Amino acid sequence: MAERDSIELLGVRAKGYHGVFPEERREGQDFVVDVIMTTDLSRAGASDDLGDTVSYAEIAADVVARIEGEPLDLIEALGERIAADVLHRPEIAEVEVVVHKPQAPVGVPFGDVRVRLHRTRSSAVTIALGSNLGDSTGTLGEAVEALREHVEIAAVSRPYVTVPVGGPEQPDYVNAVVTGTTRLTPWALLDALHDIEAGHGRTREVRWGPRTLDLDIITFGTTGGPDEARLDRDLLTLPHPRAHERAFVLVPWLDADAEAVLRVGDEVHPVAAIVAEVDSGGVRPVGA
Ligand code: PH2
Ligand code: MG
Ligand code: MG
Repeated sequence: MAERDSIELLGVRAKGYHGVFPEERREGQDFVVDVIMTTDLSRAGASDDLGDTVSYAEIAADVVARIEGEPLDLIEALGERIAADVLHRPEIAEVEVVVHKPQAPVGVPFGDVRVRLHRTRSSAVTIALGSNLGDSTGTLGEAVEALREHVEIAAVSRPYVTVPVGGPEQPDYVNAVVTGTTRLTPWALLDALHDIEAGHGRTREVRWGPRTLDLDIITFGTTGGPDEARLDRDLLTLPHPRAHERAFVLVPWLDADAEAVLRVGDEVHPVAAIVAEVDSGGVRPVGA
């Protein structure tokens, strides 16, 4: 069961200067950390490609940097920072961090003292919806309801009628954008979006051809922040590589969130500024 897969990195040891007492800050001592990461290993299991999983060596280097870094009073605070670093990797759904302090000044003989933190991801997400077959406005409304199972929705744009971009000759689209937060990884969210598409009779035929429902992840994590997902894999590129040139994404997105920002290459721009650069002539609210 992929939801129960894990990578477990145990006993990472380094010297740090964390502690409440002056002698701990002066002399330092060993800290030992275990990191148990819940992550779907099925893609890496099939591909045998390190790009499909998380490198435990990178996690270990991050843990050592935290142990050797800024001294903190409490191992709770050290564990919290290690957990946050781990969850910045989009592949990780949950993490358990154990911080041991085997030489702690406890005052009596003791075996070990440790704290155990369990943290789950919560990531900002932007999803674009499109349909140009059947009752498109109705379908988008149903898709928003189906999304609520996976996304804590912050805002839903109005539906827009949009002229098709690319592909064969086809009917006008209805497009909308949803913003919110999710506990899923981008991969688990992508699977959920595909299930919702399939539930609305979506079949995958012509690229950019007509469809009953299309759900695309535009951004995942906070753009410009440490948890921003930047992925370039066969099935998923984040942020969406064409969003910045598509008025049918940008105009509804701005309607949902006037403060939205989007990465374009190495730069982050307000969506309001990007919209001003593209031709949005073919995009108008449904009914306008
Ligand atoms: N989606 C496409 C291709 N072209 N054009 C419009 N107007 N709206 C879309 O959602 C759309 C498109 C591929 O996903
Ligand atoms: Mg699309
Ligand atoms: Mg799509």
